[in-house]
Amino acid sequence: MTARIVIIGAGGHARVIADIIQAMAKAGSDCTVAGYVDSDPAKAGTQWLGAPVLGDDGVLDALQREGRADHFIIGLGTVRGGTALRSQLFNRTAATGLSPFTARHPDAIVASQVSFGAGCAVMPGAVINTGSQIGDNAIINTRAGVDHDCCIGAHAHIAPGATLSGDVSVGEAALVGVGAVCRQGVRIGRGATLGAGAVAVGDVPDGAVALGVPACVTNGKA
Ligand code: JB3
Repeated sequence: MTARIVIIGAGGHARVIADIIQAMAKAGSDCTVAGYVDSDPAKAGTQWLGAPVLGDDGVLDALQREGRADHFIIGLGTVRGGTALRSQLFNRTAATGLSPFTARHPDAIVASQVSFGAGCAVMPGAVINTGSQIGDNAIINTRAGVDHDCCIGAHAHIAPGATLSGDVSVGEAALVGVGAVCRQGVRIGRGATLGAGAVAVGDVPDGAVALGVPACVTNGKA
């Protein structure tokens, strides 16, 4: 049966996810975008790639109950509230009875022995090497590289062009910023941020923000 997927959010990241779902359908997957939900009332009724914004999160129960959608994926990326908001929305939406959907662009390269949790997003050009584990609702964004035996926690975001060497661990709800690099074996802590372009040559503690080359922990913004 065709997976009818509602995308949570209708901003830039959501539109990329819609495009991935359409690319998956063109490549033979039985899936379609049922629509989007967004907290901005001004977006209600607008369309992207032929699918409408159906309302805000309050419509999810009815969509599920009335059989208009059966799956969801979180379409918020780096928004205010960050990965914490993404994890809240994931848990809240799963509680409606909709099932998480993993969107994986046909032009992503995923090696054998890679495992995915529920509701992940893998953008075009991403490369995930063998032995890696990707947690629920994690994003492996455009052209990001996740090498062998990495462990990416639930709700984490590996931003476009980030490079993880082998055996890197990224904690739950952590953010590895655009173009950042992690030396092999480092651990990026739970809820931590490695800033854009930073190079982690050592571990980043839970909740810390690390910036620069080599990356140093700071209280500053990433
Ligand atoms: O850099 C790249 C390639 N992508 C970025 C992505 C990872 O993160 C992108 O450039 C943006 O920085 C960001 O994309 P995102 O998360 O789509 O942000 P934005 O375009 O601002 O859209 C966020 C949408 O989420 C807005 O339409 C908000 O109204 C909506 N929103 C905020 N809170 C919400 C909620 N929608 C729902 N359903 N529920 C909420 O609680």
